[in-house]
Amino acid sequence: MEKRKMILDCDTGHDDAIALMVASKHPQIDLLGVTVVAGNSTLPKTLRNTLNVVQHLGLEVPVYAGCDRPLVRDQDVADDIHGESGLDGPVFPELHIQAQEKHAVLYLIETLLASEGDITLVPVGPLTNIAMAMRLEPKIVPLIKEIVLMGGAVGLGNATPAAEFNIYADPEAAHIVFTSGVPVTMMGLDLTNTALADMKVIERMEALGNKAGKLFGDIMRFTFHSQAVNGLSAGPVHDVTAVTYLVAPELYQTKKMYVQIDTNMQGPCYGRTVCDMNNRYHKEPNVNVGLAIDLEPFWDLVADTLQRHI
Ligand SMILES: [Ca+2]
Repeated sequence: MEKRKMILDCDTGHDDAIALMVASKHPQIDLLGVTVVAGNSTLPKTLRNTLNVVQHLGLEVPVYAGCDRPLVRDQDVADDIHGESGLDGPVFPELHIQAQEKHAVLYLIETLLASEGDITLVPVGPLTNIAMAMRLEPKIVPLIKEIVLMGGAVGLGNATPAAEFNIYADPEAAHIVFTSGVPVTMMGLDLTNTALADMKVIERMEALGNKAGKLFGDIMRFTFHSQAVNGLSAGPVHDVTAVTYLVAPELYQTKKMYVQIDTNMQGPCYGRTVCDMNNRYHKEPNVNVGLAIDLEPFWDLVADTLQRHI
């Protein structure tokens, strides 16, 4: 199997950190770069968290800082879930690596323009960087092989009753991406809220006995408690499910449908992914929506990949 070339766009973040750990070491993934966006926390914090993980695990992947705020709306972060630093729990040594000088949006544009249409984008935060790149250089749009994102929901939200956080944090950017014509696969809460790192999972990863397993434990022990606000019994590893889809799509149940972003700022559904599950609009499907995931082989895949780290 040929390696899947991908760029991870993240707002690190607990589950983002795990997604980065999987993307950087899976033998079938060629992680070209990591672009960072504001989301779970402000950009200085999401960037710092990303660099901390990269340095701690000795990863050799370039990191690019992107947009520090949403396109239109006022910024809203998720410190109720991720804590003051945006990645509370693990303690990292002093940071001595830096992001690349180039802006993440310019990196995305230049990399895609130079590609043969074989790069998949995996955004696991607000879609600001991706939307900005599409608007700045529309020639990249047909060159994106696929976008596999974490965000949205068929059912209830987690930022508001109607909206999932990543989409709610920048609904206008999501609208640009969902109407771009690029094949989009969406891992929403219906699926990601089932991928819970309960104590059995946490202890399994810690038992790997390496730095990555310990980091998994330090990270997910924190969200084990913070996710109670969403009625969950443990912390979900939302973002990881977007990465693993690239190499194990057979673990997923998905359905193609028309999905529209509610961009009405005034209403209660701002940022909702309205999923036409029963084809009421009779519109061409624009999104492959993840509905369920086979958890046992998923956790095996995560454990096997973490084992490859230091
Ligand atoms: Ca994220």
